[in-house]
Amino acid sequence: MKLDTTTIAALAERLENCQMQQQDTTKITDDYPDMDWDDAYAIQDAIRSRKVARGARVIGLKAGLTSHAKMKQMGVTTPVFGFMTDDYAVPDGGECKVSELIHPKVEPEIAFVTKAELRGPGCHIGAVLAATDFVMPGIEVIDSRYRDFKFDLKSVVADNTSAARFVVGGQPMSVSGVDLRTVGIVMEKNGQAVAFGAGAAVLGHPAAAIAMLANHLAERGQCIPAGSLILSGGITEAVAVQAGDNVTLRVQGMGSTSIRFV
Ligand code: OOG
Ligand code: MG
Repeated sequence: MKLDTTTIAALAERLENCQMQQQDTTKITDDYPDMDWDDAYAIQDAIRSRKVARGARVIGLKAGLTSHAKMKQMGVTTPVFGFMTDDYAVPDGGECKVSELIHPKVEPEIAFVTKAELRGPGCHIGAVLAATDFVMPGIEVIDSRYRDFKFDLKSVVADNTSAARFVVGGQPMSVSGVDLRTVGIVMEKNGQAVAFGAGAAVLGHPAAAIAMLANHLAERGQCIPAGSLILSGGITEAVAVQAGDNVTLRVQGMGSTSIRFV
């Protein structure tokens, strides 16, 4: 760790205030170029503690920057991990208020729900599939608190990997009923297909993102609890949205989920 606890607390407050006041900011590595990965996750943890202290419940986790499309779009090379609270959840087909966000974008993802604890190190695709209750379509709404979505990896980790809202739904499916590498997805904005892909775009297999998350948490003495909802990462580039937009994600064999921006 390169930052002291006072600085970590101050940076968590700065980033969370940006989220709550819909204001963007410059990336924190501009001010603290020597901060390390532990500092970045410590800032994210401090944001999580602030939300929990205010009554939010952590209901899930996310992996991000798990596809080449996303890494290329954001100019980075390593996946990152974050958390989701209950107030990020939008009901299937429900509304998302753009006025509560800075510059939202949507991403097509496969969501996993676990039925058993997953603990690294050494977690692998097989262990993830054995611990998965079901998978379903998920649209993540990301909203970087950084100006023009410009960040580096440590800054985006501190900012809870741009997490803002998500919707899941459609037809939940057992992992034995689907090949998650070849499963096709189409994301539509206002009835027009804007992104297409297959599960393998995410680290060769979306379950690999969940395994990576379990191994990442193990380094911090943590695990993925049973009953977690986990977003495995955008399959394609993220697509900007504005008020009036209607977004639907169709996943082969798993129906669709949708969200309306108002
Ligand atoms: C970081 C979050 C990326 C994903 O699914 O790749 C992410 C960002 O692009 O702002 O959630
Ligand atoms: Mg995402």
